[in-house]
Amino acid sequence: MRAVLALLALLTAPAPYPALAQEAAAPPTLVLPASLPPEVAEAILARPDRFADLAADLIHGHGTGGAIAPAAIETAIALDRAYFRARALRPFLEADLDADGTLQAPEIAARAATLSTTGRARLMRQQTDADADSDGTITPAELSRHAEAAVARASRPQDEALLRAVAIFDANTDGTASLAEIAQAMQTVAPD
Ligand SMILES: [Ca+2]
Ligand SMILES: [Ca+2]
Repeated sequence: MRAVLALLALLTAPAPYPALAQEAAAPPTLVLPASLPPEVAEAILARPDRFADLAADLIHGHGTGGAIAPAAIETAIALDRAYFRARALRPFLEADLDADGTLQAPEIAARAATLSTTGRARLMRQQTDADADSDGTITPAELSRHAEAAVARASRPQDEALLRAVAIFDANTDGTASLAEIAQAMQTVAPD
């Protein structure tokens, strides 16, 4: 990570990388954007390297021209949520033999019979979890609640807050956060 930060700094700053001796003599100046929610700022300061990685992945994966706008960050978050939702729904889609959107017990049993012991156990557990009223049938509403619960478990709010925080690193206020802006800010919190 230090190598990446150093590389980003070299790419984005004409000046030489700050001397380590100077940085060791005084604590680094913290210049995180003031509009960051306190708990997000705390998380970034605790692991600036992790935040720089996350921001770089986000910008490379979902940004344009080395920068990302808030709307594209929301799209990235929605894509993650859709992935987790689809992952939770898939075992049930594979068991919905008559494709009516409702899982009857015999449908799940038929699917379970084709699986390994481990797979069968997993499907049974998912069935118990999804069948909220335990009547043996999983309705579309139960399925939807099951999927949203899986999304809530998988997409941790603190991670989404960190992704949204990337947009705040818009030092030149052009509406996007760039790799250079992130690198410049991270230099002040992770000088070594
Ligand atoms: Ca069905
Ligand atoms: Ca039910």
